[in-house]
Amino acid sequence: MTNPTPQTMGQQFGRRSWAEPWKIKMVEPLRMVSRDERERALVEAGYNTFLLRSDDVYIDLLTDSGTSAMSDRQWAGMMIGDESYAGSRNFYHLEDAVQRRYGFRHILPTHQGRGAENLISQVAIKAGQFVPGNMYFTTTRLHQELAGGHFVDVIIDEAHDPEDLHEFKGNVDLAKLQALIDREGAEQIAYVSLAGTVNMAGGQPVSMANIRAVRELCTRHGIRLFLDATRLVENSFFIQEREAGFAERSIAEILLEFCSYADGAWMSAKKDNLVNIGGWLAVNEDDLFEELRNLVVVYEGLHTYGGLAGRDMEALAIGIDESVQDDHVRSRIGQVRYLGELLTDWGIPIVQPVGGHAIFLDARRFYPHIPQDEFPAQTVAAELYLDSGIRSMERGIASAGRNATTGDHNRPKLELTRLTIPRRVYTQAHMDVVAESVKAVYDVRESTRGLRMTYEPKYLRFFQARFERL
Ligand code: P61
Repeated sequence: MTNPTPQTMGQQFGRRSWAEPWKIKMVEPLRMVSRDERERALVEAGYNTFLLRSDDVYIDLLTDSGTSAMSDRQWAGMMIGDESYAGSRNFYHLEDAVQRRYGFRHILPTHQGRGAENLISQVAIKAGQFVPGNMYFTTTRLHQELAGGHFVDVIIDEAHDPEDLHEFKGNVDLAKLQALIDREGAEQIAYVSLAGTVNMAGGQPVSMANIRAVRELCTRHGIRLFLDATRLVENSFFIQEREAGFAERSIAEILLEFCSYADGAWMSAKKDNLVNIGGWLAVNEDDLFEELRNLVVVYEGLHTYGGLAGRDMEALAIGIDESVQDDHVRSRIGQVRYLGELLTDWGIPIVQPVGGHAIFLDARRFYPHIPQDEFPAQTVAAELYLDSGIRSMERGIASAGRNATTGDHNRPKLELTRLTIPRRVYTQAHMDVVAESVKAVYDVRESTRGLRMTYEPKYLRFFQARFERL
């Protein structure tokens, strides 16, 4: 038999190939881990990929949070850190970058996203109020609950169906939001919490038409609208690609328009903004800002550093400008899509359409014989690590935690394992290795057994929970 002629990626898809808009200046060696070592490490980690040592990991797709490669410019920025306690010049660079790129008036740095979530939740939620949002996120919902709020999911139904091909599965269902307002009264709604590319739904975007409509509804009822801006740049890419009228507009322009409909935003800068640590909180209202600026000194640090070193703020300011470049975002999402296309072609069940930051394996269809209470998505993550040393993350019943009132497991429709792609870190060859490992695990799926939880922490249990094989 003769081998078929090798084809480049572009040829396989009937187009010219594209490549990343950067070249590599410094490398970080990876360690190959043997099967014996992986078996030992997994048992030691209680079958929880969060408890693995990174030295025991080959390709790390746990998260895109804080794992990006910074540019030479960002590293140069680190060298001009002004570590003054108050009024660091790097803070003003950061303030300027957020104002220019996101359009908000007042900015506070925070140590990372959840620091900002804590502040906004404490200031903007009164005990007993409701916080509608387009699907929960673990830390966001926890801070809303700790502030006495009740999270209500108002995302469109399509978001809970991994096979539905809706182009904007992150959209708010306006009828659900209106029904909540009618039932509870507008004064009982703390604010609407809107995330761009919805993490738990598979990195699914919100359309510009949807945020305009949500804004209109909020204005009619006097309700504030805050954004989780963590992956809003990636959201802007999908608007440019899919929504009529945006093909000729830059990602930077789309981002600014999107934010113009909101009263503020919190940000985990460890994602879109291309830094290893950092976050920020931004609002437009003066009174609200005054309260937040007072509270930041309690939890984070002075309002001109918020838990960050001056050098971190400089790298962040530069990262913000780099993050909105069209070529960068296109190649970043293109890489995620490349992996998704391979897996789709091979019949492996993943959330469709492929989102911005990760491939989400659909563990319900991957392991139909493992009931949800036996943690099928956690099992996929464990098996993938065993097969090749690739680290992924459970996003199913373990992540969903327990119902704050009844104490029973929350049982989300989506039972997913996330292969999260760090920005500017891995190559196409790494994606091939990942795809082949997923296939190897899928090929032996029928003989795989589920897990039992043996240790369960009270808050955000998935981070530190332990499991054993059934
Ligand atoms: C992640 F397993 N995300 O995706 P912080 N909003 C959004 C996030 O994605 C986010 C935060 C706020 C992480 C890290 C992580 O259950 C988990 O800077 C949309 O991490 O504090 C973080 O920002 C919080 C992983 C967080 C998790 C919570 O990997």
